Amino acid sequence: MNIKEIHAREILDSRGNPTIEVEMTLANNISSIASVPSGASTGSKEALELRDNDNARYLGKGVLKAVENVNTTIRNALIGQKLDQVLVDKTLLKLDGTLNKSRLGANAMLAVSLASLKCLAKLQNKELYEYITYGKVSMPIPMVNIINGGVHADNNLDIQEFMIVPIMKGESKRIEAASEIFQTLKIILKRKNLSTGVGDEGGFAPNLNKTTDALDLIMDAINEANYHPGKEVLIALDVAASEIYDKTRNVYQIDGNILSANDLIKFYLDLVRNYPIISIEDAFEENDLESLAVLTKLIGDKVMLVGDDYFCTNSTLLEAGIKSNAGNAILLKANQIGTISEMTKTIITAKKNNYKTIISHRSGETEDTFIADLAVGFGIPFIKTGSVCRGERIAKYNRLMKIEELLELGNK
Ligand code: 2PG
Ligand code: MG
Repeated sequence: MNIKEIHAREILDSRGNPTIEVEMTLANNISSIASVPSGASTGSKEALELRDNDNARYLGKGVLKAVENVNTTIRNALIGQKLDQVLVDKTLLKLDGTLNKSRLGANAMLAVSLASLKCLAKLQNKELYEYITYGKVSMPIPMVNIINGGVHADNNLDIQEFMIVPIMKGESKRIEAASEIFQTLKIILKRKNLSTGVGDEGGFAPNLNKTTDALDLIMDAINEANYHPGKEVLIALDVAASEIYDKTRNVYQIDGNILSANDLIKFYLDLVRNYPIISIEDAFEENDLESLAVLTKLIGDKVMLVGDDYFCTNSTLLEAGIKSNAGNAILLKANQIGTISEMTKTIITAKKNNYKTIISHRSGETEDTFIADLAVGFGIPFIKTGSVCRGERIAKYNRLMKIEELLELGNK
C-alpha cells in the first residue's frame, strides 16, 4: 500500500511546550496519528530534538522547523512510496545524513516513523501491540514514579525519581496497588503538613531533606495501603546522576553532601541494604562506565543497574556498556534515537546480551500511548510511565489495562 499524504503540525506537550504531531494517510484512506514526547534530563548523546530557537515564539522552543521538514523534505520523498517500516526509516536516515539527526530533527523523524508503524498495524487490521509482536507478548511491570525530584520538580530532593514497582500478578492489579499507595502517600503527606503538589511526571514533590526521608515515606505508604514492601511492592530509583554531577570537581551533590564516585557506591550499598530496591537508573554521570561496572559487580546479581543517559537507546553505546560489563539493564526511549527500526535493533542487542529492558516515557509527554503497545508487543518486562496521576501518564496505564483485557479475551 502506498503513502498518500503526510502532514505535520505543532502541538503542545504535557509541560505546555511545543512538540510535533504527524498524520499519515495511505492510498486506501487508512490513516494514523503519532506524536513525540520530550525530555528534560537528556543524555548528551541523544539524537537531536530540533527546536526553532526563535525567542519570539514559545521562548525559543517552537518546532516549526521540524514541522516544515516533515511537510516538505520528508513528504516529498515518501509520498507515493510503498509503506514499509524498514524503507521509511532508511529513507529518513538517508535524508538526514547526520550522526545525531541534526538536519531533520529526531522529533520530525520519529513522528513519521511512528505514524508508519501505526498505519502498518491498521492496514493488517491489528492492534499496534499485535502488529509488532516480537517473540512472546507479555504485560510489563510498571515502575510508578510517586515522588519527583531533581530537574522534574522544584523541591530539594536530588534524586529525580522514586518509583514503586508492584509485582503481583495481573496488570490491572498492579495498577490498582500503585494507585492505592499513591493515594495513601497523599494522606500521609497531608498529615505531615507536606506539599501534595505534583511534579512533571505526576509524582508528589514535597520538600524533604534527604533521600531516605522520601524512601521512608514510600515504605509507610506501602504498609498503610496494606501491601508488603519487598514482597508485593519493590522500589526503583532514577538518580539521573549527570544532573547532580560537578564536572570540574568530579563529585556529586546529594543530600547536602559532596560525594566522590566511590562515596556514591557506598551510599547505594546502604540504600540497597535498607530498602527493597530492585533498580537504580543512571547511578553515575553518563560517561563513567567504570564506576557503573564496579557497582554492577557488587550488586548486579540482585539489582537492575539501568543505563538511560548512558546508552540513549543507541545500540552502539549499549555495546560499549556490554564490553565494559557496565550495567545490566537499558531504558528505551524512542525519541532518544529517532526511528523505530533503530530502537528495535537496540532492543534485540539488549535481549541477546541478557540486559533487562525497560520501555520509558519522557518527562514531557503527549496523550499518545504507543509505549504501552511497544512494551507488550516486544515482550519488554518493565515500563516506566510516571505516576498514576496526570492525563498523559494515565493514558498509558489505561491502554495497558485495555490490552490486558484484549489479551485475556483472545485467550478464551
Ligand atoms: C528519565 C526521563 C523519564 P526525561 O530520565 O528517565 O523519566 O526523564 O524525559 O526528563 O529525560
Ligand atoms: Mg532516566
